Amino acid sequence: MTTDDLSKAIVELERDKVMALIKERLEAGDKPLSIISKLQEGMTEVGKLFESGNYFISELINSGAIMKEAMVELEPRLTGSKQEFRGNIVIATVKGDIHDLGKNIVVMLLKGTGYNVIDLGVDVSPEKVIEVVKEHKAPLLGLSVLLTSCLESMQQTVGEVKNAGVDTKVMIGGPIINDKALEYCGADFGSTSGSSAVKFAEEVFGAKK
Ligand code: B12
Repeated sequence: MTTDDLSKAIVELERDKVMALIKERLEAGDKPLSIISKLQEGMTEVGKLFESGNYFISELINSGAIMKEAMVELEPRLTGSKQEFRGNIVIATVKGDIHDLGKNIVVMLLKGTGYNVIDLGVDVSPEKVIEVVKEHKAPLLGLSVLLTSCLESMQQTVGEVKNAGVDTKVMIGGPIINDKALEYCGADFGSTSGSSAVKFAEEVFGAKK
């Protein structure tokens, strides 16, 4: 069980407390990313409670709604005001999966570092991904997955992109991504961390300069 007050508040679905603690921490000078990691810790705990049958789908939905509201507060502090885009990145949650809170954080971080991010949303088919990657000649594609049952969908999407004749690197992410999943899906990079998406983007776009 988490000991951080903010993580605890989201586990206990105390919306007002979550919002008050975020405000307090921002005022105290805490970095938005460190606040997000505490929220994420709480969400992981919610997931465990759901898995063990102590929480039900309504609690999952509630925690998701609180997290979304928290992100509305934190987003403007993550996205910078860079005028000139450094390049196009397409991002999506794979077909069959509707989780988007983590993907949205990745989008904000990439936007904040100056990329033009084309966010296709959730439950996105490989066909749609390829169409938009081609349309924007995107050097980088980011795909998110949370459901183990959708790893196959991830593999299919990565495979189709790799066979589409585009010069696009593919990064995949989500809490279930590990070396084995990365190898299975055949992507160029995989991670369970949002900020690593920025690091990989720097590699891809740095190499293209
Ligand atoms: C909130 C939540 C929901 C919400 C989603 C709201 C939303 N708008 O996203 C709702 C209620 C809709 C939901 C539904 C379901 N859920 Co759910 N959900 C969660 C929960 C509690 C939190 C997920 C979350 O938002 N975490 C916070 C974010 C910030 O973290 P994150 O997603 O990990 O993202 C970070 C990194 O992974 C990374 N990252 C993410 N994407 C990418 C992409 C790239 C390119 C990179 C580099 C990095 C990266 O960066 C992010 C920031 O650091 C998890 C528990 C958990 N342990 O994950 C279960 C969980 C994912 N859900 C689960 C399940 C089973 C379901 C349902 C099937 C339940 C049901 N019976 O209907 C449905 C699925 C519907 C579907 N078709 O997708 C299971 C999945 C088990 C599995 N591994 O397969 C989990 C793990 C719960 C559990 N322990 O059982 N869920």
